[in-house]
Amino acid sequence: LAPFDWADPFHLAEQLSEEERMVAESARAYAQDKLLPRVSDAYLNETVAPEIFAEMGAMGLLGVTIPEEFGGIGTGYVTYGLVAREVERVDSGYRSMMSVQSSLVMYPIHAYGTEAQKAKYLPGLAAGTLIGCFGLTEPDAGSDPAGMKTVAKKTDGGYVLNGAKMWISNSPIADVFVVWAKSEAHGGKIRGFVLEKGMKGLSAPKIGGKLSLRASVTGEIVMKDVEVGEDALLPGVEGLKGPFGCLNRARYGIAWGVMGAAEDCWHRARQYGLDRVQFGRPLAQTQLFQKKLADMQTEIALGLQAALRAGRMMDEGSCAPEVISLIKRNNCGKALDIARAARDMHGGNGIMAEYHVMRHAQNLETVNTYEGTHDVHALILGRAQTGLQAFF
Ligand code: TGC
Ligand code: FAD
Repeated sequence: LAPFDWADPFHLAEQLSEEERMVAESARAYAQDKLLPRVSDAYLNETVAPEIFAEMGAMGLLGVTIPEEFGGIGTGYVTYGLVAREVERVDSGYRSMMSVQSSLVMYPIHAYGTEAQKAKYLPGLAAGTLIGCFGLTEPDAGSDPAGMKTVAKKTDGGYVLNGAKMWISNSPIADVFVVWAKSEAHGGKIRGFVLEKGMKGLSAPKIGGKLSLRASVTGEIVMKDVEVGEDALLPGVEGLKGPFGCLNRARYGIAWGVMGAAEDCWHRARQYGLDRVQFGRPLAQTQLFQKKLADMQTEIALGLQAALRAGRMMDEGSCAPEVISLIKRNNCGKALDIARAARDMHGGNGIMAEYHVMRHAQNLETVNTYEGTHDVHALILGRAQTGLQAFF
């Protein structure tokens, strides 16, 4: 019988191509060597490090699925997922910075933009010399983005935008803003616009005081009569399928990313249990502790296999959005459970920054909520199997 690899029961690494393994290894080395040493300070002080974008760009970790002519490495979605897993093994906020840039800013410009928009923005975004953000959510339109109030009115040479976006990752440090608005000239349909820092009437105040995702900056986008030319419109899509097309990619990446955070919690809990002695034996030699480790191992092994399968389906073009809802929802929920259990298994030390597990747990509260909450994805899956719409 083959020996059991407790850390990788299904031999995930053997299911990857040489290129996928190489990119994952270099993402892991970067994340462990450059991100891990600074994450506790960044989290405790709620400071963002914009230079991380240029570092990730230099490592080829931004927009990995975008063709080389625009600065990406033209690789597949499994590679993208592996990068998300390695970055989120350190912190969900750092993965957020990467996935907003890749899936929510570079993807729509590449998929829906003009040749001029692609040439203007993609190389800088891939290099991380430009920072992007994605504005869909509003104060009164979160789970129901169709309820957005931001409007674009037609002018002679373009459009004027008015409205406010809320909870926008990267917005206070962004150079490029992909914003979704109802366009009067297009029958009130939702259209995408690319705005730039410094435009008159555009501001992006930081939302301070978050107790989660503190190493990634979050802000508003306020638009007061922001005038843009016709060249700011993303011409290739209209309606909610525009932003949802981007969300499919980002949600898929999150399903991998949260497994990285969960793995970090699992490994730390296991090591803590081996090192910590109570009642004359290591905690890891108690039945309750081992049951928790077995649950973690099982959920992570299954979650990674599901993410890999979805990635292969994405690469072949056969992945339905509902498959992505299934893995985003389940992997986030399981990762959150694992991080909370790991916090508990560390006892008092579990509340300290140096043990990392409570930071992961707090971060995963956000990840379970953004990109469609756990319950909203249940409703998407419920609709798909009953044919009945339960949102309203
Ligand atoms: P519904 O009637 O279902 O659909 C409207 C139109 O959109 C199309 N569509 C999709 N297209 C592609 N992919 C998908 N996943 C799609 N889902 C829907 C659909 O075919 C239809 O097209 P058409 O041509 O017929 O008009 O729309 P609904 O209004 O009933 O939607 C319901 C619901 C709940 C599913 C949806 O609104 C939803 O998913 N809500 C969650 C909102 C959300 O995920 N927001 C994320 C904001 S961005 C973010 O959080 C970034 S954080 C990133 C980070 O920091 O890492
Ligand atoms: P609500 O929609 O008000 O939901 C509140 C609760 O009600 C949830 O539990 C939800 O599941 C439940 N609920 C809602 N509708 C139903 C229903 N029909 N039936 C049953 N229960 C329901 N957005 C962006 O556009 N860009 C970003 O970059 C971005 N980054 C973010 C970063 C952070 C740190 C956070 C916290 C959020 C970010 N978001 C971003 C916004 C995020 O996508 C929304 O917070 C999320 O979609 C939920 O919307 P809401 O907060 O308005 O909650």
